[in-house]
Amino acid sequence: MSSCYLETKSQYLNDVVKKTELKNQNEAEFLQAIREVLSSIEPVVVKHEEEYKKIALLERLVEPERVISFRVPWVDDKGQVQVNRGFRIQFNGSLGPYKGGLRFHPSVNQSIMKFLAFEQIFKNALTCLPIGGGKGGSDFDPKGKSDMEIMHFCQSFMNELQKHIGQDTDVPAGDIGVGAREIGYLFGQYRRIRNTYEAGVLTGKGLDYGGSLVRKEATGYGLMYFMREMLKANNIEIRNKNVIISGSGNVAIYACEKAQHMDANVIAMSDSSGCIYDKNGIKLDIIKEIKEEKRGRIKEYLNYVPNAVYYEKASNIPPIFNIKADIVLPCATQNEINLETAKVLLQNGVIAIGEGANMPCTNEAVEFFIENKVLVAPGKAANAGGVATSALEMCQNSMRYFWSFDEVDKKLEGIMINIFNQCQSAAKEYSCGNNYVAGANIAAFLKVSEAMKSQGII
Ligand code: NDP
Ligand code: 2IT
Repeated sequence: MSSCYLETKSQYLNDVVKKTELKNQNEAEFLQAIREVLSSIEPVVVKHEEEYKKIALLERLVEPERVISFRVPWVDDKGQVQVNRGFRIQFNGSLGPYKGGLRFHPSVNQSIMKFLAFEQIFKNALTCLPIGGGKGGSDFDPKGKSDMEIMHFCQSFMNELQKHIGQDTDVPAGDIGVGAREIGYLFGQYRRIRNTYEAGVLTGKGLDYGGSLVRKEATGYGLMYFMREMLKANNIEIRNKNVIISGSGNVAIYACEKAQHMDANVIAMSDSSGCIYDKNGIKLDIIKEIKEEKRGRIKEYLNYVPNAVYYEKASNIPPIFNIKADIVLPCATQNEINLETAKVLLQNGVIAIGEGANMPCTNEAVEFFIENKVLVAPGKAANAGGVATSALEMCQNSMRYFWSFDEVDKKLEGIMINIFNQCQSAAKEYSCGNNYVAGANIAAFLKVSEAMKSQGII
């Protein structure tokens, strides 16, 4: 876990980090996200130190507006009552209704929820669309559950969540373990309890009841649009580059699809058990069949392509990161790439990292990449295409209308180009070279802080 926070030139900034550490001692992931953002906005804070200190701007920025935690009881197929913990973190609503996904995974806890909601504030600001930052989820494990169990869980979860959300209040969507099936069950229960067809209360809906074209593809496609822009700005072509993608869920699958459209060679993908390496290029139709239809394991790829290779996860370093590649797209989960793994990737000649997942690299790994001239596309910018398209879904729901696939895709591409340009300009203005991690944090912080200042002490 990342622990480094280098003292900055701003005493105020250092004090806020220390106070936040003291107040949130058991929240390692949250503190990791705080240290990353706060250390990189140093040049802005130094300029405005007295002003920010007087209005406790940073103290307010790191304190969620609201943390909601609740019991989720449900009955499994054997008639046994199960109890999970549900969360919704409404972190910062200064730019619009709280917006962010729901994660169902056994590792979910308050620290993970708060880090994700904190990241979401800045990600949403970069989209330039009117959405604040939030996140939610549960420690419920969807693996191995029947459709009925998933439905019962989602209904119980929504019985409580519905008190806190609404199309102008807080708009959840998917994340790990939450896709179209879960959003459908959640939406049905919300509609039943409220007796209103409030289409914009959730995004990532099915296309036949208010979903947007391209939402399913948006995070992965957006990641590749950002990657293409970043490489172009550094005179590198994406064509024929070898790519490895960790994960084989929603983000990974559509990053792979767009990478293949761009003529890159995707040679490996993974899940939490291991990875497959196919030197002839991943056959994405097979991955989609295994993951989207059968909800199976990636190892089953060998049943279709016997000459591919499967590496089981055995050590600290997920096996996919031992495979030599030019471009590495971590699209599974937080802290997949630590310093040790980063060193292996560099030795293998990596030139660019694209964070499809949220915070997949530890702070030490990011620093190491940047020091060694590896380009890093930071998650809060590079994976913003998903939430941006969610905001486009809300927009279509408000109009009671829909746009074609090409219309939404063009808007997404434009948004991603704009996000890259913001990261690049902020990095340039604050003398950070091609450190787009700093660029993203600075550009997003400037937006959020201006909105917070305008709205008074709340
Ligand atoms: P999915 O549930 O569709 O897929 C998750 C993938 O990551 C699966 O292959 C899963 O493997 C793997 N994975 C999950 N947890 C772990 C773990 N602890 N260790 C190793 N592998 C793991 O989720 P998404 O594709 O939606 O999300 C992936 C990442 O992208 C997350 O970090 C999410 O926050 C981020 N993200 C998602 C967006 C979206 O629109 N969906 C938008 C922006 C970011 P297995 O099946 O074996 O668990
Ligand atoms: O991390 C993310 O940005 C998401 N899971 C998508 C959130 C959304 O509201 O679409």
